[in-house]
Amino acid sequence: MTLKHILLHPDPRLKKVCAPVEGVTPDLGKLAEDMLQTMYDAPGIGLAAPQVGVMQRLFVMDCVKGQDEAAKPMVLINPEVTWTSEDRSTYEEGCLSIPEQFAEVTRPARVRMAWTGLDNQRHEEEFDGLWATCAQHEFDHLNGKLFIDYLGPIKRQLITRRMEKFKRERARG
Ligand code: K1U
Ligand code: ZN
Repeated sequence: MTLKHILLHPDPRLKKVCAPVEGVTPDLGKLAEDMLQTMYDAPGIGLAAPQVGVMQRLFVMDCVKGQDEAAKPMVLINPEVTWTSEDRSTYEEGCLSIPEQFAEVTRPARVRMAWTGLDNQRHEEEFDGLWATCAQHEFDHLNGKLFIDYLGPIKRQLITRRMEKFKRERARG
């Protein structure tokens, strides 16, 4: 198991549309396992391949809260949104590529996604609550979209400037 380096905004790779995964190979299984470990280590509830510099359409998530419930790691390869609800929900989102910055984002409250699993089978499921928010946030990453793209230009620029400063200071050590 290898912990992956998570790219930080602003980075041109986080703005690109990812390419479909061509096949479920042992290497892809290793990447998914590494992404899950990186997500749990961060800690986070989701992680998309472009955040670790892999420009392919897959993400991982586990939105189980607390220690009482068993973990539910999910790997979604070539996900598609097949349905979104009319009703909306607002959640204060964060992003492992934009650490310590949070903002309210309104999205469909429920979403259906279809995807290929590591078993190479097609799956379809409806997500609600935090799972729906997280699945949409991760799906956006595959299309080069960040949660700050839902904000107005002033808030977005403020967060981007804070991140530029954070990266400059980190580079200086
Ligand atoms: O995609 C990412 O950068 C991961 C991101 C996912 C996400 C968070 C909130 C709303 C939608 C999507 C994170 O996991 S940020 C960290 C976080 O939310 C968290 C960390 C520890 C415990 C619980 C949540
Ligand atoms: Zn994110």
